[in-house]
Amino acid sequence: MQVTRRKYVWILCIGWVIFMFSWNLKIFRNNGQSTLQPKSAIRILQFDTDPFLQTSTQGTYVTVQRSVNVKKQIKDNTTKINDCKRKTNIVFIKTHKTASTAVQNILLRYGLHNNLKIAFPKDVHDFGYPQFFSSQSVAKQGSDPYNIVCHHMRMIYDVLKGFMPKETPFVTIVREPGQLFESTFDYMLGIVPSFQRVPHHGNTSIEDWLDNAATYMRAAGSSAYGNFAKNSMFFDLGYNNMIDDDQYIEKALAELTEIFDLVLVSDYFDESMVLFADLLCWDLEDVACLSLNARSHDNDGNAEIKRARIRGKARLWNKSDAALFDYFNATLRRKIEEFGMKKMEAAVNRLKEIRRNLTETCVEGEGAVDSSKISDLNFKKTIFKPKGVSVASYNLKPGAEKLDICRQLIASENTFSREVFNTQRDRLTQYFWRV
Ligand SMILES: *C1O[C@H](CO)[C@@H](O)[C@H](O)[C@H]1NC(C)=O
Ligand SMILES: *[C@@H]1O[C@H](CO)[C@@H](O)[C@H](O)[C@H]1NC(C)=O
Ligand SMILES: *[C@@H]1O[C@H](CO)[C@@H](O)[C@H](O)[C@H]1NC(C)=O
Ligand SMILES: *[C@@H]1O[C@H](CO)[C@@H](O)[C@H](O)[C@H]1NC(C)=O
Ligand SMILES: CC(=O)N[C@H]1CO[C@H](CO)[C@@H](O)[C@@H]1O
Repeated sequence: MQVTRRKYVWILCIGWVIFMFSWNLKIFRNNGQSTLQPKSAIRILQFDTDPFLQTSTQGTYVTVQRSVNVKKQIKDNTTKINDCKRKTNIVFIKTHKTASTAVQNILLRYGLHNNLKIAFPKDVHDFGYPQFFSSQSVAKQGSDPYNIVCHHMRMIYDVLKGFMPKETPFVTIVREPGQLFESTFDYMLGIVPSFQRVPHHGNTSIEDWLDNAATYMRAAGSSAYGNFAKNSMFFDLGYNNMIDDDQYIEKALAELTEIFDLVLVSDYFDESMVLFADLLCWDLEDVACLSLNARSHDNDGNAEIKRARIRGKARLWNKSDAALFDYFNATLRRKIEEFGMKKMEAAVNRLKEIRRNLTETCVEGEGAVDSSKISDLNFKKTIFKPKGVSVASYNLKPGAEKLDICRQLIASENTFSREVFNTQRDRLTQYFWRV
């Protein structure tokens, strides 16, 4: 009697173990978008009887690693702005010279840590820019839909909309066009033919160029990078950057308002990132970053006055970009008011604190330094910078290179993209092996 009861208990236990095992396996199979690597699979078998499941907007399940969950649950307690369901699909249109690299870094890290599927360009850097986006330019990795698009492109909305799951939020970023132009001129001098037509005598050339912009552009003829010389944001968003017609601009703004769930403004970066976290239902920790791929510059009073004059001229020249900026700057203002000024202030302070902590943990010295002062030679080699341009970068604290978060925060665009691309490829390959 005793013996048979013990046997019964044993059979129940073994049955339970087998059931749990196959149940866990089933999760992997149903879940091509976020397969787990062997190590985390073991972890789940050991600890995780209630895997943390999230619905993506297509209704499929995305399993997030347990080790990440625990941290997230602790974080959620303190920094989630609203109680809502995390969004895992997003299109970010990465405009040029607008702090978009920092936003891309955030999205790459989020995708990597949450096993989301990022659409990478075949060349890892851009989707055939300055040509319009096409799915041909995406490096194919499996047949499941993508979660994130965040590399440079010239947007063509209908194609992108068809490429991504329904209801995917669209986000982009704009910058005050005077500063944008200054930055673009400096950074793109080497590749934009019309910029090179102006005689260079140090810092005066940008103003000389603007005073005769139309002539220089005509003389340079058409070029693959001509779009950087006028209304480059307007161009990146898919419009004709040479048309200054009010009606055309108005129509474009109406369309863009329909397309984008949020337009970030790099001049109000922190407020923008709070709204970004709010839109996607992410934690503030998820949207903390350091400034990347920015030019470094010195400040003196005279230079500032001159800069203001140049910015005024650049605004005039870039009429559609100026209209675009003013419009979405006003939109952002309105969204901040809707969010609540007090709540925004608190969230921005918290975001700043998170960034300060990250900086303290990872970065040597005061913060960003000129790329020429980067001491890690291997890292220095990976920093992309046009000839003669100073780019701000970071030295890691001794030992901080062992922390993934630190390496990833300061990594340059192409290096980090490639790293995430390779990790994703390995993960997806393992998935196909298992099936
Ligand atoms: C740049 O401008 C400043 C102030 O106008 C001037 O003092 C300086 O000489 C200029 N530099 C060059 C290289 O022209
Ligand atoms: C989470 O919040 C609750 C209620 O506000 C609090 O009692 C608890 O200690 C918090 N937990 C953590 C880990 O911060
Ligand atoms: C953005 O809009 C605000 C309020 O409408 C305005 O005060 C501010 O100057 C604008 N920013 C820029 C950079 O033009
Ligand atoms: C930042 O670090 C301090 C000290 O370690 C800690 O008390 C604080 O909670 C941290 N803040 C955030 C936002 O992580
Ligand atoms: C420098 C230049 O050509 N600026 C032009 C910018 O656009 C406005 C409006 O179309 C023109 O009046 C300016 O001449």
